[in-house]
Amino acid sequence: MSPADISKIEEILSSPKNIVITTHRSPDADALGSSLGLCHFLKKFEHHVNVITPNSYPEFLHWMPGHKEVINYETQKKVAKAIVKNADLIFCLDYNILKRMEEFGEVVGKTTALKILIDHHQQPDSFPDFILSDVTASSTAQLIFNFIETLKGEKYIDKDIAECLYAGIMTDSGNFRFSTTTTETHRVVSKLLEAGVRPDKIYTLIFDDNTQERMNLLGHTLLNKLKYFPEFHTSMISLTRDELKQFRYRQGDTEGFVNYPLSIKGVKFSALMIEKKDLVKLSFRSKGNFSVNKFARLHFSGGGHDNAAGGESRISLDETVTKFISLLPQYKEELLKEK
Ligand SMILES: [Mn+2]
Repeated sequence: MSPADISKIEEILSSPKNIVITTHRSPDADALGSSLGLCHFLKKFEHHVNVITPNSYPEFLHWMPGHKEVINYETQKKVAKAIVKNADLIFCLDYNILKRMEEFGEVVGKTTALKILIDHHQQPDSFPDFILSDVTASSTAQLIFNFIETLKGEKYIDKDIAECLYAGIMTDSGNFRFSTTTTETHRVVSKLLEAGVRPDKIYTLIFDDNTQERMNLLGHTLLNKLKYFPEFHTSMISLTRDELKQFRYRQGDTEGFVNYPLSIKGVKFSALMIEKKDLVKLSFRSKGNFSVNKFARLHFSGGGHDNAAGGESRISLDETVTKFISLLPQYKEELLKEK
């Protein structure tokens, strides 16, 4: 974002505006925390602000201040469309292309409202009027903090804003362990702690929310469904709809499952495949230089970051598993490389 962009944005925000904040489908803590954190900040300046998500999000995010006012496009289409139609300004947070919002993305794409994209995914699209993109940032929440600083708004960061942003940074950085965790990440986090965040409280709200069924599903997954291919430094998990049903699946229950195989010594590439109603959802994680963003883009109509990406497959789960395994030999050399 250039200094000229920033003064334009300052000018726009200098009088009350109708603002809509949007984020990607199936929002995670970074998506929702960035949205609500920015929402609370903008509301301090008499703007009219709405957060609209393309669909619902897991219960472990319902503690976030402002959750009750979030509009779910999928269940409130009329309301959402009317609000978007009236918007002067639309923020696009934690996604790089409108397609990540599916149908709601088409609604946003049709408006003439000015659009500001703040994101850390690779290759942002050119639709926004202003772009604040940094693929090296731990999270979009970290960039929202920077955005607020740029607007000289740091003194307005209260506990509500800080808790939302902290949740985004903590989760997207893998609890401060991924390679995107930098001195900047910790600088921002220290400011959030000064604003009143208690790390133990936020961790508990997000991660200590398991049902017994989810723990049983995790046990079943690790014991019966984890496949390890030592010759490719790769591990894979697939789960059928029947299995999810058996363990009373709630939205978000398989969140983080893809990370477990990465803790096997030597594993550099991990894949999780989950059978949905009419497609298979894939998550990929890697360590070091193996880019799952490239892998997901090339083979599973997806993308994301170098070490964390997602994709989808329109063939059956069994066929998806076969396809995945058949792709591994061509990456053997890359996967065996040091680092
Ligand atoms: Mn993110």
